Amino acid sequence: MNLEALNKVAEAMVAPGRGILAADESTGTIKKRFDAINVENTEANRRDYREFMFRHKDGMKHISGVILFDETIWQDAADGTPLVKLIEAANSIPGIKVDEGTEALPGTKGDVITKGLDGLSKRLPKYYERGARFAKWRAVIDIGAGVPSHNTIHANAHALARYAALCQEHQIVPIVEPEVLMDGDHDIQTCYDITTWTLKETFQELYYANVALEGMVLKPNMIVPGKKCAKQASVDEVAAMTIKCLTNCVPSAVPGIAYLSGGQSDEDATAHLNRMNEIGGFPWKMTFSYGRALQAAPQKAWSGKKENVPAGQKAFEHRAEMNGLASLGKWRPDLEKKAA
Ligand code: 5MM
Repeated sequence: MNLEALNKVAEAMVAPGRGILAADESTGTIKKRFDAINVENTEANRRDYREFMFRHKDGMKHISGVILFDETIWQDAADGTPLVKLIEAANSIPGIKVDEGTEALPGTKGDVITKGLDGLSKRLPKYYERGARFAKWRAVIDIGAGVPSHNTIHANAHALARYAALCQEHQIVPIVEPEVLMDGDHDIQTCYDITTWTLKETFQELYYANVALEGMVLKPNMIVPGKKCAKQASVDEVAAMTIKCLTNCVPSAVPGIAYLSGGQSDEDATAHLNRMNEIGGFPWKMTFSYGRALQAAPQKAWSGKKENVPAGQKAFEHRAEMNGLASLGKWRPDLEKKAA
């Protein structure tokens, strides 16, 4: 393992003013997104949609790296250029989601465990050869009646650490993504407590697995109340509690934090990231690794129609630019008006 080279990639992924586009929706997840805009979930439509983002240089200048799904990393653009080459041409880094989704964790009241470790050491060199310089693995922690259990926090942290160690051995930077979901009716303090537990356990397992923290990126949730909680939180509250949680759990050797949006509205995800960077005072770069909060607007503008590609690209550029500014603490709500 060349740690200096891994660290260089990790630093580039969280470079100020840029962030990561999570375009790694599996076939089932992209179907849900396409259903919402009445687009048929065919391989060609998935390719055309992703191609128009990767080709749009004005949007991609705010994107340090793109997380791809297995199908996409092997796909070529309509003119035969591999999609990974379009990403590289935009001075962005191709990455790959290597987990294989979740399944029920036996003996629990609804917890899940992320799959994909079997055969991973054989898949990683192929992805590297195709151009991937980082990978992603997502653990899913739900909050509800009787969940999460100690077993799920521990088993998921252990799997994340085994994945991360394997990636580094193959000269690929691991994005470590333990996501505490915001689906329930829990309050913000509960999200804080469960996220703290999850992150403490994750870094303990990363230590046991000899993962070099300088060669990874953390992709956590922000500290927010559940969507169904009656008491929602202000931007200041979310920013303060997220910084407090992370400074208590994440060693300063980690180069950067790239948040998931997790179902927040586009503008909330931007405002929260921006406020944290305005406050500052933490040892890592803080940026975005958004899926929905970067793509909901372009998907809607495009709606599967060729003539709408420029509108889709404009919408993608706008969200990428707003979040790029948020990574610097330089976003302002009035800049959102540029969207039209
Ligand atoms: C883009 O969605 C990713 C893949 O989801 P599935 O494996 O369920 O198809 C997802 O892992 C994503 O990278 C993160 O959850 C962050 O996305 P959001 O939309 O929460 O920012």
